Amino acid sequence: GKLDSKLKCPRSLPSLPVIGSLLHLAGSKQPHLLFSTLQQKYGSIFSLYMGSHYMVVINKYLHAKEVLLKKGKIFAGRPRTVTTDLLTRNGKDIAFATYSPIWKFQRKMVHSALSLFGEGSQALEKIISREATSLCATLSATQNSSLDMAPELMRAVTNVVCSLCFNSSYQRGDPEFESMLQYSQGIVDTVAKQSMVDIFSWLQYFPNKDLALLKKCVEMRDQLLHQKFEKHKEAFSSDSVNDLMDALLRAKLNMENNNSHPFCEQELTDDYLLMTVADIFGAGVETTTTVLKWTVLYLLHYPEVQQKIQEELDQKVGFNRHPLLADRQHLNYLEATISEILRIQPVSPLLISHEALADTSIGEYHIPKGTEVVINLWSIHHDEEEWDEPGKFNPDRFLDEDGNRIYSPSPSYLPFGAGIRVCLGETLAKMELFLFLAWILQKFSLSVPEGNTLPEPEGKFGVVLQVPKFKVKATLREAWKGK
Ligand code: HEM
Ligand code: PLO
Repeated sequence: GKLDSKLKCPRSLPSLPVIGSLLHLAGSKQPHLLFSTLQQKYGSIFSLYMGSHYMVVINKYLHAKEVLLKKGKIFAGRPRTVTTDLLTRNGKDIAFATYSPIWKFQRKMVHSALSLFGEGSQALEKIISREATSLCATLSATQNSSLDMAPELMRAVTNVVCSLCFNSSYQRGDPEFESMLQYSQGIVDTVAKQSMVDIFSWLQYFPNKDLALLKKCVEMRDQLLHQKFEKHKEAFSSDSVNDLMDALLRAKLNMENNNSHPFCEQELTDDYLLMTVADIFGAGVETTTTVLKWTVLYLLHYPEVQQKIQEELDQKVGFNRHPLLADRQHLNYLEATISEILRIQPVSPLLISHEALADTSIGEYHIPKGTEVVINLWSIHHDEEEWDEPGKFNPDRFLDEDGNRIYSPSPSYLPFGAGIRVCLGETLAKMELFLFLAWILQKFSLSVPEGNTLPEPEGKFGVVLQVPKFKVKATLREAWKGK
Protein backbone atom coordinates (compact mmCIF):
# COMPACT_ATOMS: atom_id res chain seq x y z
CA GLY A 1 0.00 0.00 0.00
CA LYS A 2 0.88 3.70 -0.02
CA LEU A 3 1.79 3.77 3.65
CA ASP A 4 4.18 0.90 3.17
CA SER A 5 6.45 2.95 0.98
CA LYS A 6 7.49 4.93 4.04
CA LEU A 7 8.45 1.79 5.89
CA LYS A 8 11.97 0.46 5.82
CA CYS A 9 13.09 -3.11 5.60
CA PRO A 10 14.68 -4.85 8.58
CA ARG A 11 18.46 -4.93 8.30
CA SER A 12 19.55 -8.05 6.51
CA LEU A 13 22.39 -10.44 7.15
CA PRO A 14 24.74 -10.56 4.13
CA SER A 15 23.34 -13.01 1.65
CA LEU A 16 24.47 -14.85 -1.48
CA PRO A 17 22.34 -16.28 -4.29
CA VAL A 18 21.01 -19.82 -3.67
CA ILE A 19 22.49 -20.32 -0.23
CA GLY A 20 21.30 -17.00 1.18
CA SER A 21 22.80 -16.14 4.56
CA LEU A 22 23.83 -19.68 5.40
CA LEU A 23 27.54 -18.90 5.60
CA HIS A 24 26.78 -16.51 8.43
CA LEU A 25 24.70 -19.11 10.20
CA ALA A 26 27.07 -22.02 9.86
CA GLY A 27 29.03 -23.09 12.90
CA SER A 28 28.41 -24.86 16.13
CA LYS A 29 26.35 -22.19 17.88
CA GLN A 30 22.73 -23.11 18.49
CA PRO A 31 20.17 -21.05 16.53
CA HIS A 32 18.51 -19.33 19.50
CA LEU A 33 21.90 -18.29 20.92
CA LEU A 34 23.26 -17.28 17.53
CA PHE A 35 20.20 -15.11 16.76
CA SER A 36 20.54 -13.59 20.20
CA THR A 37 24.19 -12.68 19.54
CA LEU A 38 23.47 -11.34 16.05
CA GLN A 39 21.28 -8.62 17.64
CA GLN A 40 24.41 -6.77 18.72
CA LYS A 41 25.46 -6.26 15.15
CA TYR A 42 22.15 -6.17 13.26
CA GLY A 43 19.67 -4.84 15.84
CA SER A 44 16.81 -6.56 17.65
CA ILE A 45 14.86 -7.20 14.44
CA PHE A 46 16.78 -8.44 11.41
CA SER A 47 16.19 -10.51 8.33
CA LEU A 48 18.02 -13.30 6.59
CA TYR A 49 17.63 -15.74 3.75
CA MET A 50 17.43 -19.46 4.41
CA GLY A 51 18.39 -20.43 0.90
CA SER A 52 15.93 -18.29 -1.02
CA HIS A 53 13.36 -18.23 1.78
CA TYR A 54 12.95 -14.82 3.48
CA MET A 55 12.82 -14.80 7.24
CA VAL A 56 12.63 -12.11 9.94
CA VAL A 57 13.93 -12.69 13.47
CA ILE A 58 12.46 -10.83 16.45
CA ASN A 59 14.30 -10.48 19.75
CA LYS A 60 12.24 -7.92 21.72
CA TYR A 61 8.89 -8.43 23.44
CA LEU A 62 7.31 -5.25 21.99
CA HIS A 63 7.76 -6.53 18.45
CA ALA A 64 6.73 -10.04 19.57
CA LYS A 65 3.48 -8.70 21.03
CA GLU A 66 2.72 -6.82 17.85
CA VAL A 67 3.08 -10.09 15.90
CA LEU A 68 1.25 -12.35 18.35
CA LEU A 69 -1.45 -10.07 19.76
CA LYS A 70 -2.01 -6.83 17.85
CA LYS A 71 -1.62 -8.43 14.41
CA GLY A 72 -2.19 -12.01 15.55
CA LYS A 73 -4.51 -12.87 12.70
CA ILE A 74 -2.20 -11.53 9.99
CA PHE A 75 0.70 -13.53 11.45
CA ALA A 76 -1.32 -16.69 12.17
CA GLY A 77 0.16 -18.57 9.22
CA ARG A 78 2.75 -21.32 9.50
CA PRO A 79 5.42 -21.96 6.87
CA ARG A 80 5.40 -25.45 5.40
CA THR A 81 8.52 -27.56 5.76
CA VAL A 82 9.51 -31.01 4.54
CA THR A 83 9.83 -32.44 8.05
CA THR A 84 6.63 -31.02 9.53
CA ASP A 85 4.67 -32.03 6.41
CA LEU A 86 5.91 -35.56 6.95
CA LEU A 87 4.92 -35.49 10.61
CA THR A 88 1.45 -34.04 10.03
CA ARG A 89 0.31 -35.44 6.66
CA ASN A 90 0.82 -32.05 5.04
CA GLY A 91 -0.39 -29.86 7.87
CA LYS A 92 -3.54 -31.68 9.01
CA ASP A 93 -2.68 -31.12 12.67
CA ILE A 94 -3.02 -27.94 14.74
CA ALA A 95 0.48 -26.73 15.63
CA PHE A 96 2.12 -26.92 12.19
CA ALA A 97 -1.01 -26.22 10.14
CA THR A 98 -1.44 -22.82 8.62
CA TYR A 99 -4.46 -20.64 9.39
CA SER A 100 -7.68 -22.11 7.94
CA PRO A 101 -11.32 -22.73 8.91
CA ILE A 102 -10.50 -26.38 9.60
CA TRP A 103 -7.59 -25.40 11.86
CA LYS A 104 -9.92 -23.08 13.79
CA PHE A 105 -12.42 -25.89 14.22
CA GLN A 106 -9.72 -28.34 15.39
CA ARG A 107 -8.55 -25.86 18.03
CA LYS A 108 -12.10 -25.32 19.23
CA MET A 109 -12.78 -29.07 19.48
CA VAL A 110 -9.64 -29.67 21.52
CA HIS A 111 -10.31 -26.67 23.69
CA SER A 112 -13.78 -27.83 24.65
CA ALA A 113 -12.65 -31.45 25.13
CA LEU A 114 -9.86 -30.30 27.46
CA SER A 115 -12.27 -28.27 29.58
CA LEU A 116 -14.76 -31.14 29.56
CA PHE A 117 -12.35 -33.78 30.85
CA GLY A 118 -10.00 -31.83 32.91
CA GLU A 119 -9.45 -28.25 33.54
CA GLY A 120 -12.92 -27.53 34.92
CA SER A 121 -13.46 -30.80 36.72
CA GLN A 122 -11.72 -32.79 39.40
CA ALA A 123 -11.23 -35.71 37.03
CA LEU A 124 -7.87 -34.43 35.90
CA GLU A 125 -6.60 -33.82 39.41
CA LYS A 126 -7.48 -37.45 40.17
CA ILE A 127 -5.64 -38.72 37.10
CA ILE A 128 -2.52 -36.68 37.86
CA SER A 129 -2.56 -37.75 41.52
CA ARG A 130 -2.88 -41.40 40.50
CA GLU A 131 0.21 -41.04 38.31
CA ALA A 132 2.05 -39.11 41.04
CA THR A 133 1.35 -42.00 43.44
CA SER A 134 2.80 -44.45 40.97
CA LEU A 135 5.84 -42.22 40.34
CA CYS A 136 6.50 -41.93 44.08
CA ALA A 137 6.23 -45.71 44.42
CA THR A 138 8.91 -46.12 41.76
CA LEU A 139 11.14 -43.59 43.53
CA SER A 140 10.62 -45.47 46.81
CA ALA A 141 11.51 -48.80 45.24
CA THR A 142 14.70 -47.46 43.67
CA GLN A 143 15.61 -45.33 46.67
CA ASN A 144 19.22 -44.28 47.18
CA SER A 145 20.32 -45.84 43.94
CA SER A 146 21.45 -43.87 40.93
CA LEU A 147 18.32 -43.34 38.83
CA ASP A 148 17.67 -41.83 35.43
CA MET A 149 14.38 -40.10 36.23
CA ALA A 150 13.66 -39.13 32.62
CA PRO A 151 11.70 -42.25 31.58
CA GLU A 152 9.83 -42.28 34.90
CA LEU A 153 8.76 -38.65 34.50
CA MET A 154 7.87 -39.34 30.90
CA ARG A 155 5.67 -42.30 31.80
CA ALA A 156 3.82 -40.29 34.43
CA VAL A 157 3.15 -37.46 31.97
CA THR A 158 2.33 -39.86 29.12
CA ASN A 159 -0.27 -41.60 31.24
CA VAL A 160 -1.99 -38.29 31.96
CA VAL A 161 -2.38 -37.42 28.25
CA CYS A 162 -3.09 -41.06 27.47
CA SER A 163 -6.01 -40.93 29.90
CA LEU A 164 -7.22 -37.70 28.34
CA CYS A 165 -6.84 -38.82 24.73
CA PHE A 166 -7.58 -42.55 24.85
CA ASN A 167 -8.79 -43.35 28.35
CA SER A 168 -5.87 -45.76 28.80
CA SER A 169 -2.45 -45.90 30.47
CA TYR A 170 0.85 -47.82 30.62
CA GLN A 171 2.52 -49.93 33.29
CA ARG A 172 6.27 -49.74 33.87
CA GLY A 173 8.10 -51.76 31.21
CA ASP A 174 5.14 -51.96 28.79
CA PRO A 175 6.69 -52.64 25.35
CA GLU A 176 4.26 -50.24 23.68
CA PHE A 177 5.47 -47.49 26.01
CA GLU A 178 9.12 -48.39 25.34
CA SER A 179 8.56 -48.09 21.61
CA MET A 180 6.84 -44.76 22.15
CA LEU A 181 9.88 -43.46 24.07
CA GLN A 182 12.01 -44.48 21.13
CA TYR A 183 10.00 -42.99 18.28
CA SER A 184 9.24 -39.78 20.13
CA GLN A 185 12.95 -39.16 20.73
CA GLY A 186 13.59 -39.84 17.04
CA ILE A 187 10.96 -37.26 16.07
CA VAL A 188 12.24 -34.63 18.51
CA ASP A 189 15.76 -35.17 17.14
CA THR A 190 14.78 -34.64 13.52
CA VAL A 191 11.68 -32.49 13.08
CA ALA A 192 11.46 -28.69 12.60
CA LYS A 193 15.10 -27.89 13.36
CA GLN A 194 15.63 -25.54 10.41
CA SER A 195 17.62 -28.44 9.04
CA MET A 196 19.06 -28.48 5.55
CA VAL A 197 16.11 -30.44 4.07
CA ASP A 198 13.76 -27.79 5.39
CA ILE A 199 15.83 -25.05 3.76
CA PHE A 200 16.49 -26.84 0.47
CA SER A 201 13.44 -29.03 0.01
CA TRP A 202 14.95 -30.79 -3.03
CA LEU A 203 17.41 -32.46 -0.63
CA GLN A 204 14.58 -34.78 0.42
CA TYR A 205 15.09 -36.70 -2.85
CA PHE A 206 18.64 -37.66 -1.87
CA PRO A 207 19.58 -40.22 0.78
CA ASN A 208 19.35 -38.48 4.13
CA LYS A 209 19.87 -40.15 7.52
CA ASP A 210 17.74 -37.76 9.56
CA LEU A 211 14.85 -37.91 7.14
CA ALA A 212 14.99 -41.71 7.08
CA LEU A 213 14.88 -41.79 10.88
CA LEU A 214 11.96 -39.35 10.93
CA LYS A 215 10.04 -41.46 8.41
CA LYS A 216 10.60 -44.61 10.44
CA CYS A 217 9.53 -42.93 13.69
CA VAL A 218 6.43 -41.36 12.12
CA GLU A 219 5.48 -44.80 10.79
CA MET A 220 5.82 -46.31 14.28
CA ARG A 221 3.68 -43.52 15.71
CA ASP A 222 1.04 -43.84 13.00
CA GLN A 223 0.71 -47.55 13.54
CA LEU A 224 0.12 -47.06 17.25
CA LEU A 225 -2.33 -44.20 16.71
CA HIS A 226 -4.21 -46.08 14.02
CA GLN A 227 -4.76 -49.01 16.34
CA LYS A 228 -6.17 -46.75 19.07
CA PHE A 229 -8.32 -44.96 16.51
CA GLU A 230 -9.88 -48.18 15.14
CA LYS A 231 -10.65 -49.44 18.65
CA HIS A 232 -12.40 -46.18 19.50
CA LYS A 233 -14.39 -46.28 16.28
CA GLU A 234 -15.59 -49.82 17.02
CA ALA A 235 -16.63 -49.03 20.57
CA PHE A 236 -17.98 -45.58 19.80
CA SER A 237 -21.33 -44.47 21.17
CA SER A 238 -22.22 -40.81 21.16
CA ASP A 239 -23.89 -41.21 24.59
CA SER A 240 -20.65 -42.03 26.32
CA VAL A 241 -17.81 -39.76 25.36
CA ASN A 242 -14.89 -40.62 27.62
CA ASP A 243 -11.89 -39.04 26.02
CA LEU A 244 -10.58 -36.67 23.36
CA MET A 245 -10.72 -39.36 20.68
CA ASP A 246 -14.43 -39.93 21.34
CA ALA A 247 -15.06 -36.19 21.37
CA LEU A 248 -13.43 -35.80 17.96
CA LEU A 249 -15.37 -38.75 16.52
CA ARG A 250 -18.61 -37.27 17.81
CA ALA A 251 -17.85 -33.85 16.33
CA LYS A 252 -17.21 -35.44 12.95
CA LEU A 253 -20.40 -37.55 13.08
CA ASN A 254 -22.50 -34.54 14.08
CA MET A 255 -21.19 -32.67 11.13
CA GLU A 256 -21.95 -35.52 8.74
CA ASN A 257 -25.45 -36.01 10.14
CA ASN A 258 -26.23 -32.33 9.77
CA ASN A 259 -24.93 -32.56 6.25
CA SER A 260 -23.11 -29.31 6.83
CA HIS A 261 -19.99 -28.25 4.99
CA PRO A 262 -18.57 -25.47 7.09
CA PHE A 263 -15.09 -25.65 5.58
CA CYS A 264 -15.78 -24.55 2.02
CA GLU A 265 -15.62 -27.95 0.34
CA GLN A 266 -12.78 -29.12 2.57
CA GLU A 267 -13.82 -32.29 4.32
CA LEU A 268 -12.95 -33.17 7.92
CA THR A 269 -11.39 -36.54 7.10
CA ASP A 270 -10.08 -39.14 9.57
CA ASP A 271 -6.57 -37.82 8.86
CA TYR A 272 -7.45 -34.53 10.56
CA LEU A 273 -8.77 -36.31 13.65
CA LEU A 274 -5.73 -38.55 13.81
CA MET A 275 -3.26 -35.69 13.41
CA THR A 276 -5.11 -33.64 16.03
CA VAL A 277 -4.74 -36.37 18.64
CA ALA A 278 -1.14 -36.93 17.53
CA ASP A 279 -0.42 -33.26 18.20
CA ILE A 280 -2.02 -33.17 21.61
CA PHE A 281 -0.35 -36.42 22.52
CA GLY A 282 3.09 -35.28 21.32
CA ALA A 283 2.79 -31.80 22.80
CA GLY A 284 1.31 -33.14 26.00
CA VAL A 285 4.18 -35.55 26.54
CA GLU A 286 7.32 -33.80 25.33
CA THR A 287 6.77 -30.32 26.74
CA THR A 288 5.74 -31.17 30.29
CA THR A 289 8.36 -33.93 30.62
CA THR A 290 11.03 -31.48 29.45
CA VAL A 291 10.05 -28.90 32.07
CA LEU A 292 10.04 -31.54 34.83
CA LYS A 293 13.53 -32.67 33.79
CA TRP A 294 14.80 -29.06 33.78
CA THR A 295 13.31 -28.51 37.22
CA VAL A 296 14.97 -31.58 38.71
CA LEU A 297 18.31 -30.60 37.16
CA TYR A 298 18.10 -27.07 38.62
CA LEU A 299 17.06 -28.42 42.04
CA LEU A 300 20.22 -30.54 42.04
CA HIS A 301 22.29 -27.48 41.13
CA TYR A 302 20.49 -25.32 43.73
CA PRO A 303 19.82 -27.47 46.82
CA GLU A 304 18.83 -24.32 48.75
CA VAL A 305 15.89 -23.83 46.37
CA GLN A 306 14.79 -27.42 46.90
CA GLN A 307 14.99 -26.94 50.64
CA LYS A 308 12.88 -23.78 50.51
CA ILE A 309 10.18 -25.55 48.48
CA GLN A 310 10.17 -28.37 51.03
CA GLU A 311 9.92 -25.98 53.99
CA GLU A 312 6.91 -24.36 52.34
CA LEU A 313 5.35 -27.77 51.64
CA ASP A 314 5.90 -28.90 55.23
CA GLN A 315 4.27 -25.71 56.51
CA LYS A 316 1.32 -25.49 54.15
CA VAL A 317 0.57 -29.17 53.40
CA GLY A 318 2.30 -31.11 56.18
CA PHE A 319 2.74 -34.87 56.32
CA ASN A 320 -0.77 -36.16 56.87
CA ARG A 321 -2.19 -35.63 53.41
CA HIS A 322 -1.17 -35.34 49.78
CA PRO A 323 -0.78 -32.03 47.96
CA LEU A 324 -3.91 -30.78 46.17
CA LEU A 325 -4.49 -28.30 43.38
CA ALA A 326 -6.15 -26.11 45.98
CA ASP A 327 -2.72 -25.72 47.60
CA ARG A 328 -1.42 -23.88 44.55
CA GLN A 329 -2.39 -20.50 45.89
CA HIS A 330 -0.42 -21.13 49.10
CA LEU A 331 2.73 -22.64 47.61
CA ASN A 332 4.19 -19.42 46.24
CA TYR A 333 7.79 -20.50 46.22
CA LEU A 334 7.10 -23.68 44.24
CA GLU A 335 5.00 -21.70 41.76
CA ALA A 336 7.76 -19.09 41.45
CA THR A 337 10.31 -21.84 40.81
CA ILE A 338 8.18 -23.24 37.97
CA SER A 339 7.82 -19.75 36.47
CA GLU A 340 11.56 -19.21 36.66
CA ILE A 341 12.29 -22.55 34.96
CA LEU A 342 9.91 -21.60 32.13
CA ARG A 343 11.79 -18.29 31.80
CA ILE A 344 15.38 -19.45 31.96
CA GLN A 345 14.92 -22.57 29.79
CA PRO A 346 11.91 -21.87 27.56
CA VAL A 347 10.52 -25.14 26.19
CA SER A 348 10.12 -23.62 22.76
CA PRO A 349 13.04 -21.16 22.38
CA LEU A 350 11.95 -19.96 18.92
CA LEU A 351 8.21 -20.71 19.37
CA ILE A 352 6.89 -22.30 16.17
CA SER A 353 7.60 -20.10 13.14
CA HIS A 354 4.76 -17.77 12.14
CA GLU A 355 4.06 -16.61 8.58
CA ALA A 356 2.64 -13.29 7.36
CA LEU A 357 -0.63 -13.98 5.51
CA ALA A 358 -0.64 -10.50 3.92
CA ASP A 359 1.67 -7.54 3.37
CA THR A 360 2.03 -5.86 6.75
CA SER A 361 4.49 -4.25 9.15
CA ILE A 362 6.26 -4.79 12.44
CA GLY A 363 7.13 -1.53 14.16
CA GLU A 364 8.51 0.71 11.47
CA TYR A 365 9.46 -2.20 9.23
CA HIS A 366 7.75 -3.48 6.13
CA ILE A 367 6.95 -7.21 6.09
CA PRO A 368 5.85 -8.72 2.78
CA LYS A 369 3.27 -11.49 2.59
CA GLY A 370 4.87 -14.93 2.97
CA THR A 371 7.66 -13.79 5.29
CA GLU A 372 8.56 -16.35 7.94
CA VAL A 373 8.62 -14.68 11.37
CA VAL A 374 10.75 -16.28 14.06
CA ILE A 375 10.17 -15.06 17.59
CA ASN A 376 13.27 -15.60 19.64
CA LEU A 377 11.75 -16.30 23.04
CA TRP A 378 15.22 -17.04 24.34
CA SER A 379 16.28 -13.42 23.71
CA ILE A 380 13.03 -12.11 25.18
CA HIS A 381 13.52 -14.15 28.37
CA HIS A 382 17.20 -13.17 28.64
CA ASP A 383 16.84 -9.48 27.75
CA GLU A 384 19.16 -7.47 30.03
CA GLU A 385 17.00 -4.37 29.68
CA GLU A 386 14.07 -6.32 31.11
CA TRP A 387 15.59 -8.77 33.56
CA ASP A 388 18.06 -8.29 36.36
CA GLU A 389 20.93 -10.74 35.74
CA PRO A 390 18.90 -12.83 33.27
CA GLY A 391 21.42 -15.67 33.23
CA LYS A 392 20.96 -16.26 36.94
CA PHE A 393 18.44 -18.83 38.20
CA ASN A 394 16.43 -16.96 40.80
CA PRO A 395 12.83 -17.93 41.66
CA ASP A 396 12.63 -14.92 44.01
CA ARG A 397 12.22 -12.62 41.02
CA PHE A 398 8.63 -13.94 40.74
CA LEU A 399 7.84 -12.99 44.35
CA ASP A 400 7.33 -9.60 46.02
CA GLU A 401 9.01 -8.58 49.32
CA ASP A 402 6.31 -10.38 51.32
CA GLY A 403 6.77 -13.60 49.40
CA ASN A 404 3.54 -13.17 47.43
CA ARG A 405 3.48 -14.31 43.84
CA ILE A 406 3.58 -11.76 41.06
CA TYR A 407 2.56 -12.98 37.63
CA SER A 408 5.63 -11.52 36.02
CA PRO A 409 8.16 -8.90 37.04
CA SER A 410 8.58 -7.98 33.37
CA PRO A 411 6.20 -7.98 30.39
CA SER A 412 9.05 -9.68 28.55
CA TYR A 413 7.74 -13.13 29.50
CA LEU A 414 5.82 -15.36 27.06
CA PRO A 415 6.52 -19.02 27.91
CA PHE A 416 3.30 -20.19 26.22
CA GLY A 417 3.23 -17.61 23.42
CA ALA A 418 0.18 -15.35 23.12
CA GLY A 419 -2.75 -14.51 20.86
CA ILE A 420 -4.68 -16.80 18.56
CA ARG A 421 -1.78 -19.27 18.31
CA VAL A 422 -1.27 -19.40 22.08
CA CYS A 423 -0.53 -22.80 23.58
CA LEU A 424 -3.63 -24.97 24.01
CA GLY A 425 -2.20 -26.86 26.94
CA GLU A 426 -1.12 -24.11 29.33
CA THR A 427 -3.67 -24.91 32.04
CA LEU A 428 -3.09 -28.65 31.80
CA ALA A 429 0.70 -28.23 31.85
CA LYS A 430 0.63 -25.97 34.90
CA MET A 431 -1.59 -28.38 36.81
CA GLU A 432 0.76 -31.27 36.05
CA LEU A 433 3.95 -29.37 36.85
CA PHE A 434 2.58 -28.20 40.17
CA LEU A 435 1.16 -31.53 41.32
CA PHE A 436 4.03 -33.77 40.20
CA LEU A 437 6.66 -31.53 41.78
CA ALA A 438 4.68 -31.08 44.99
CA TRP A 439 4.20 -34.85 45.35
CA ILE A 440 7.85 -35.65 44.65
CA LEU A 441 9.31 -32.99 46.94
CA GLN A 442 6.89 -33.60 49.79
CA LYS A 443 8.23 -37.14 50.05
CA PHE A 444 11.75 -37.16 48.63
CA SER A 445 14.95 -35.20 48.70
CA LEU A 446 16.81 -35.27 45.42
CA SER A 447 20.59 -35.23 45.25
CA VAL A 448 23.50 -36.07 42.96
CA PRO A 449 24.52 -39.74 43.40
CA GLU A 450 28.03 -40.26 44.78
CA GLY A 451 30.70 -40.27 42.09
CA ASN A 452 28.44 -38.58 39.50
CA THR A 453 29.11 -35.19 38.00
CA LEU A 454 26.12 -33.07 37.17
CA PRO A 455 25.98 -31.61 33.64
CA GLU A 456 25.68 -27.83 33.32
CA PRO A 457 22.10 -26.73 32.60
CA GLU A 458 22.62 -26.11 28.90
CA GLY A 459 19.86 -27.00 26.47
CA LYS A 460 20.13 -28.62 23.08
CA PHE A 461 18.06 -26.83 20.47
CA GLY A 462 15.29 -28.72 18.74
CA VAL A 463 11.52 -28.61 18.48
CA VAL A 464 11.79 -28.51 22.28
CA LEU A 465 14.88 -27.33 24.20
CA GLN A 466 16.30 -30.65 25.31
CA VAL A 467 17.77 -31.37 28.75
CA PRO A 468 21.17 -33.09 29.15
CA LYS A 469 21.05 -36.58 30.67
CA PHE A 470 21.83 -36.94 34.37
CA LYS A 471 21.33 -39.29 37.32
CA VAL A 472 19.45 -38.65 40.54
CA LYS A 473 19.42 -40.13 44.00
CA ALA A 474 16.00 -39.91 45.62
CA THR A 475 15.96 -40.28 49.41
CA LEU A 476 12.77 -40.64 51.43
CA ARG A 477 12.52 -37.67 53.78
CA GLU A 478 12.74 -38.18 57.56
CA ALA A 479 9.03 -37.65 58.28
CA TRP A 480 7.99 -40.43 55.88
CA LYS A 481 10.33 -43.13 57.16
CA GLY A 482 8.32 -45.95 58.68
CA LYS A 483 5.03 -44.60 57.29
C1 HEM B 1 1.82 -24.28 21.03
C2 HEM B 1 4.54 -23.74 25.00
C3 HEM B 1 2.45 -27.66 26.95
C4 HEM B 1 -0.42 -28.08 23.08
C5 HEM B 1 2.75 -23.82 21.92
C6 HEM B 1 3.65 -22.72 21.68
C7 HEM B 1 4.40 -22.56 22.81
C8 HEM B 1 3.99 -23.57 23.75
C9 HEM B 1 5.48 -21.53 23.05
C10 HEM B 1 3.79 -21.96 20.36
C11 HEM B 1 3.07 -20.67 20.29
C12 HEM B 1 3.32 -19.98 18.97
O1 HEM B 1 3.70 -20.62 17.99
O2 HEM B 1 3.16 -18.76 18.91
C13 HEM B 1 4.23 -24.79 25.86
C14 HEM B 1 4.87 -25.00 27.15
C15 HEM B 1 4.29 -26.12 27.68
C16 HEM B 1 3.28 -26.59 26.75
C17 HEM B 1 5.97 -24.14 27.75
C18 HEM B 1 4.56 -26.83 28.99
C19 HEM B 1 5.06 -26.27 30.04
C20 HEM B 1 1.46 -28.08 26.11
C21 HEM B 1 0.55 -29.17 26.37
C22 HEM B 1 -0.25 -29.30 25.27
C23 HEM B 1 0.15 -28.27 24.33
C24 HEM B 1 0.51 -30.00 27.66
C25 HEM B 1 -1.36 -30.29 25.01
C26 HEM B 1 -2.46 -30.36 25.62
C27 HEM B 1 -0.05 -27.09 22.20
C28 HEM B 1 -0.60 -26.96 20.86
C29 HEM B 1 0.05 -25.86 20.26
C30 HEM B 1 0.99 -25.36 21.25
C31 HEM B 1 -1.66 -27.86 20.22
C32 HEM B 1 -0.16 -25.31 18.85
C33 HEM B 1 -1.15 -24.15 18.86
C34 HEM B 1 -1.36 -23.56 17.48
O3 HEM B 1 -0.43 -23.57 16.67
O4 HEM B 1 -2.47 -23.09 17.20
N1 HEM B 1 2.97 -24.31 23.20
N2 HEM B 1 3.30 -25.75 25.66
N3 HEM B 1 1.18 -27.56 24.88
N4 HEM B 1 0.89 -26.10 22.40
FE1 HEM B 1 2.01 -25.86 24.07
C1 PLO C 1 7.07 -33.97 19.96
C2 PLO C 1 7.37 -35.36 19.47
C3 PLO C 1 6.08 -36.08 19.09
O1 PLO C 1 6.35 -37.41 18.71
C4 PLO C 1 5.36 -35.29 17.99
C5 PLO C 1 5.13 -33.86 18.41
C6 PLO C 1 3.90 -33.30 18.23
C7 PLO C 1 3.55 -31.91 18.60
C8 PLO C 1 4.75 -31.00 18.92
C9 PLO C 1 5.78 -31.82 19.73
C10 PLO C 1 6.29 -33.08 18.96
C11 PLO C 1 6.93 -30.93 20.22
C12 PLO C 1 6.46 -29.68 20.97
C13 PLO C 1 5.45 -28.86 20.16
C14 PLO C 1 4.30 -29.80 19.76
C15 PLO C 1 3.24 -28.86 19.25
C16 PLO C 1 3.37 -27.62 20.15
C17 PLO C 1 4.66 -27.81 20.97
C18 PLO C 1 6.13 -28.25 18.94
C19 PLO C 1 7.20 -32.71 17.79
C20 PLO C 1 5.40 -26.52 21.24
C21 PLO C 1 6.26 -26.43 22.42
O2 PLO C 1 5.31 -25.56 20.54
